[in-house]
Amino acid sequence: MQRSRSFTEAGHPLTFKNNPPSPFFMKPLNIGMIGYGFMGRAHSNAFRKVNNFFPLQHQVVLKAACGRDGAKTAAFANTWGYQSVETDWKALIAREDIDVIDIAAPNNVHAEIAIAAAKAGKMILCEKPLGMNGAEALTMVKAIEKAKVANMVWYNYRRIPAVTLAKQLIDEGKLGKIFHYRAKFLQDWTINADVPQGGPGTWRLDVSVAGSGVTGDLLAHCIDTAMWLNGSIDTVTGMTETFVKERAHALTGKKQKVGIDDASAFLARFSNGSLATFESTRYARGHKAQYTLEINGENGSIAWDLHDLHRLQYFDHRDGGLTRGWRSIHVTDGDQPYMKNWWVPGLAIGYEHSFVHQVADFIAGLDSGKPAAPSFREGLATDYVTDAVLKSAKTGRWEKVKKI
Ligand code: SOE
Repeated sequence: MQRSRSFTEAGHPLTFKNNPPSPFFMKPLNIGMIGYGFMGRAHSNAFRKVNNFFPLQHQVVLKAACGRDGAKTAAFANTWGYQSVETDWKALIAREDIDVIDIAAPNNVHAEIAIAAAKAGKMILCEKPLGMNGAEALTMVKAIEKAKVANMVWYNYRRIPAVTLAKQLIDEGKLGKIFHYRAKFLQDWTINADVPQGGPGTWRLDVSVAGSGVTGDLLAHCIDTAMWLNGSIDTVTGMTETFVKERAHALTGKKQKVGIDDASAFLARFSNGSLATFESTRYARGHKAQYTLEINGENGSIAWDLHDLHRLQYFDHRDGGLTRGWRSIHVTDGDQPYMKNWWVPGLAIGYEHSFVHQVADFIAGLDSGKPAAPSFREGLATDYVTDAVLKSAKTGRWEKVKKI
């Protein structure tokens, strides 16, 4: 099979021009995965699928899975097809046959692992939020920039085709000057006071492991997408609440004060002059993962809802009066972002594909020498916004966001 000379000839860097690359000619990309929870599964699924759907010059190899519990890690490795198992991430990083360290472990270990991996010259993919806070994230940015290693933070929602299409419309100037940005991320899974904090599955409720509550977990997604679509945020004023004040710890069974924010909302001013409202909570009964955003500009508006993720709502004020109105674009056509690589027009894809796209873009960045975003530095920018929101919730004042 002949290899296509350039994958960029067709316009989109991720479209087959002639023949797909043959694994025979491809460079291996050996993955060392740390963590086997929800995100370990989402990333592994993406690694397994990416070469089947995207023409890339690297072939992903699932080299090793790493977790503290040997039996659970072995079961995970078996399910997803990892070739080997490690129970000590330092041993994983020391291995010469690993190219990429993927950090899908809880937030409190991101920095230590990333800094050690950078020193060892590994490429690094890190789950969001980058650090427990901005100061910690900065140490990670310094380490990867010093080591000059490829890096990316898993803010996957940018890569939902409808959201990527929103970015294209905004960049083409379709909305004109932007006045408003509105985002919400609503869940309801912690209303029951018997849900413990700490331990597998519920570490997001333990502040010593998570760093913060919904601000770092959910709003961080909204902030990353917002800054990608609408530029940087200058100032914020926020409020947070912890509705359940004490929860038993999953590891000790003892009741402990809850240190995370259960709900968080803030107002923001973007550098381009637009105003924003953001809200997230795990106490919105009936909402499981409802991430919505809406942007209003002088010529038009767009809106998107994770519960209907393949649709982008678009209003163009310049349409003729008789037919002017909100269009519901079913983002499944071959000329819409990423969709040429999947099925045929009209057939939808889902949540897990955003991770496949992120890996595809990361590898395409390695192939082309043009690194994919969001980099650790962009992840730091999001951590600076969440820091400012949490600070403002304490001071009751507008707070400036640190510049990266
Ligand atoms: C929390 O429930 C969570 O799993 C987040 O940690 C993810 O980042 C988000 O995408 C979905 O919700």
